[in-house]
Amino acid sequence: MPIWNPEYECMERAQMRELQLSRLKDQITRAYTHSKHYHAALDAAGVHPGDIHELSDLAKLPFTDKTALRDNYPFGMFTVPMNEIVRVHSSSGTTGKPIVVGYTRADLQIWTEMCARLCSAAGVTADDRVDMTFLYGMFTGGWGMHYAIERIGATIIPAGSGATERHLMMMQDFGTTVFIGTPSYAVYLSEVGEREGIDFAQLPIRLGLFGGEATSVAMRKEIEARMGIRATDNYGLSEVGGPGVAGECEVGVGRHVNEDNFYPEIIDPDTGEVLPEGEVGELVLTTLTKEAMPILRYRTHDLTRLTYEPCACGRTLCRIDPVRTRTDDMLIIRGVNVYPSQVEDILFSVEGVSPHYLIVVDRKSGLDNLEIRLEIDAALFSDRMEPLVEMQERIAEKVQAVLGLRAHIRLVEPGSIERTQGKSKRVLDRRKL
Ligand code: DLL
Repeated sequence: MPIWNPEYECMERAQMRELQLSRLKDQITRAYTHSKHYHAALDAAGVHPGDIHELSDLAKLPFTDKTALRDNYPFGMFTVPMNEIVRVHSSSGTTGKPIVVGYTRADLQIWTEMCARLCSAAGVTADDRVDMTFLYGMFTGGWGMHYAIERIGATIIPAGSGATERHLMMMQDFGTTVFIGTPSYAVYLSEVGEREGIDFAQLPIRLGLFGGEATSVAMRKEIEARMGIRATDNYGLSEVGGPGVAGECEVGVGRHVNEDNFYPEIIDPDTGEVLPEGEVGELVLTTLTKEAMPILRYRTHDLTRLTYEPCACGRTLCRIDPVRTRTDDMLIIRGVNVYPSQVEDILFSVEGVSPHYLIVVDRKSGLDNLEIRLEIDAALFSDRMEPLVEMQERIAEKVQAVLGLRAHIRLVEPGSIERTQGKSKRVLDRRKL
């Protein structure tokens, strides 16, 4: 399969390290010189751009987190005058002020190339017709991928988020071959399609480019089976540029990080120490080429693992494992640490369970209560209660065995858990209300 930009995507490691070092020095100098925030942060840490002699010197720099971006809302992190900013986006956060990111014309060119690489790595070509279901607007997903599809020369169908019936209609009438969106929206769309009697196997749709949220292996398989497609997973975040940070190739073993533009580190989330290759920890990203808004050592809170092993596709760019867990989405229920991804894995291991669930945590008389609401196949709702009770018990036992917690399992009718057009909501923690 073609590689979009072999010069960078297949660069020798030594050459890549040289390129990264030179770009890193420039990026740190730019941040220190033009950003009040970084100037103060580096001064406070007693480190200056001239102290960077090798890539590992990056560890001397302080981390950047969301607070810095929030405190500098809206444009305080920009390192160019506003008349050089040609686009702004913001994070999808639902509470408080969003995080705003800015792009110069050159940033947009690079961003488009990064996204084009991942589309191409997934197998998109100029012959494809691509249904965009990501939100257009402040979210980076829609526009980032939109321009990449145009750059590749495929046909973009910019329908955007929502209007599922319309997506389905166009999918049939336009001969759509590629779907771009969140995995949860793909599940929803396939459900609606099946209800309308659409047989996806008969449609030309063949490929799904997913991202924006975690997918379990089971959920991915389910989407592939229901829509008759091959799925790839793409990772990114608004703060360092949106989609285009890392994308999965056709080999399907890891997401290639666009290392010529983003320098990845894996750290121990508790100590902040950089971990050796292959260990699971928090991904920290540094932009290497951003003009408008360099970001140094950004703590993503996403847990993953990094490998520099060569990939069978020919790309030398390092790869990250799927991101299943965020350090900050851990729930503490009756003192037990619970990650939503653990619950999802348990649920998917039970037959007849649909991918729609909601974890509800309550506190009654000082005691935490864990409830898992779960949609099950319509066929299982019958006159007889026993199979349902038996299923509830089976799931509760598994939860107990894995998490050491007693959970109340509530089986609910298909369609009763709220569907979202973008990223799904899996947790309702009422204790904070
Ligand atoms: O979700 C950017 C994006 C858009 C990536 C479209 C891929 C495709 P944010 O809204 O800022 O940006 O959310 C970033 O979402 O820190 C992860 O926790 C999560 N996330 C994004 N992609 C994945 C993925 C976009 N493929 C946050 N797997 C990140 C798991 C993901 N989590």
